[in-house]
Amino acid sequence: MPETRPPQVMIVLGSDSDWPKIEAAAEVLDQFRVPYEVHVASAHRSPERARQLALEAAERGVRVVIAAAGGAAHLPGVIAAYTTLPVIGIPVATSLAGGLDSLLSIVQMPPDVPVAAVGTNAGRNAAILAVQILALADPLLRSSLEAFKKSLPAKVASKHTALQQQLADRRTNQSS
Ligand code: RP5
Repeated sequence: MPETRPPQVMIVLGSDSDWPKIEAAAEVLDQFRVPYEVHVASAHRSPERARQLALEAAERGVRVVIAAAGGAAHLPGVIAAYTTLPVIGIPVATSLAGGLDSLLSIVQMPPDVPVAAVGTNAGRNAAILAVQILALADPLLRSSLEAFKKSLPAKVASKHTALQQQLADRRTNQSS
């Protein structure tokens, strides 16, 4: 069924080339049935569009912003300059030191204008953090998060089982 609720999360990308690296964010938001929208706006190439998106987000119902950018990754900071909504920054990997440039650009915000930085290309964690923020005022979302947390040990257990199988296969191959 098409989503009719207003977006609660706004995802802004510095370029469409960032999307494949962080689109796991959309999977998480779909999983938790959180309505979201995705925009491309650059802090440097289209600063006015970035500013407008930030200024108008709250009145359109957005509650959390996720902003992804690579290199001189100023987009999350510029968005944070124009809104009181929480902004989660995703550093996008570059060819320079795996995106350490992006990470440092995002994390080094001046006092009074915070951006919550997640790891490089960490679309999934950015979205989970956004859901956690929304869950503060949404008991149903909080229940979904609790169920999600409870499912994590089983995931690890199946990774352990898979690894044991690999080791057993290795020993069998070595002895044959
Ligand atoms: C940044 O420059 C974007 O966020 C992207 O990570 C990088 C390259 O952009 P394109 O040249 O692919 O548009 O602003």
